Amino acid sequence: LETIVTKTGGKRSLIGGERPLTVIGEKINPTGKRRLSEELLAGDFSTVREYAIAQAEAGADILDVNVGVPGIQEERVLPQAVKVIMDAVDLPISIDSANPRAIEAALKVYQGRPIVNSVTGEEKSLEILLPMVKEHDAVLIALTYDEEGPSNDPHKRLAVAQKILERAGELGIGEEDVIVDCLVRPVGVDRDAARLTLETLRLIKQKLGVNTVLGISNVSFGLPDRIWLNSVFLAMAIARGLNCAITDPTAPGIKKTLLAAELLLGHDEFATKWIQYYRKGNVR
Ligand code: THG
Repeated sequence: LETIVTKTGGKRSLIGGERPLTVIGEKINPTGKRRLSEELLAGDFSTVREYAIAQAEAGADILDVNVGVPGIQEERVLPQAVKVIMDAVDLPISIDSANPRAIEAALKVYQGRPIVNSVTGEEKSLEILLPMVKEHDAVLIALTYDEEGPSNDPHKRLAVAQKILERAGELGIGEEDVIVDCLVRPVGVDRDAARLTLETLRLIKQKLGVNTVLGISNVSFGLPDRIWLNSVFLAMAIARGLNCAITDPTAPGIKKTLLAAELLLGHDEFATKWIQYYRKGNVR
């Protein structure tokens, strides 16, 4: 299955098939970032613009945008951020919000075919968001939890993915336009969290064959040396056929892991990209 996301007049991103991993840049997200949070509350988009450009230069294929600061007027700020990013770079956008009204406002200003991040298996999410996705011809990320929360049973996550695909299908949204998020939870809280996610990834690939995504950095919340953990987890997931990673390509450890995985899986003939990275002076 091949998923297409676009920015009008800019880059198209093709996801899936035999293609290498699609990188969704995670940095435009105020979680844990005080300066970005304060700027967003004040209507200042300079760091948003800066992060958009930095991630594009680091090789991101798509940019995730999330402005979820407590107390913010997301319905106003999210579309503003989307406009700033569209002006700054030629990459497609993943619109990341828990607020359907903010997603709708962002869809109204977006030029091209974005990702709606995300739709869950909860009835209210399906009812509100799926018609919106259809109307705007968007792609959606399907989060594999429902009213009962995230399950630790990979088969239950599979069942939620199936439910979302079925409900999307009823509205004429094809399987190629659904990217299933197998759910990453912090391994510092539950030692089985990462293993369960990888098992879910295998199951969903095998049973559904749809494209998949993971929010890699979630795995290391609360732990030291997060980039190292994120990199190893990223490599494990890529080896199992993950199609998209929400991650930070501006972090050198992540960039090197992405390049190494591409090389080792046969996507970098003569190691051209790997060598180029070091030629540019990115030694170590
Ligand atoms: N699935 C989907 N969407 C998602 C997630 C997911 N969106 C949000 C999140 N998870 C992925 N994005 C991030 C962005 C930032 C961080 C983690 C995940 C993060 N930030 C640091 C912190 O909180 O400490 C700040 C680091 C910094 O200062 O640069 O960890 O799973 N579909």
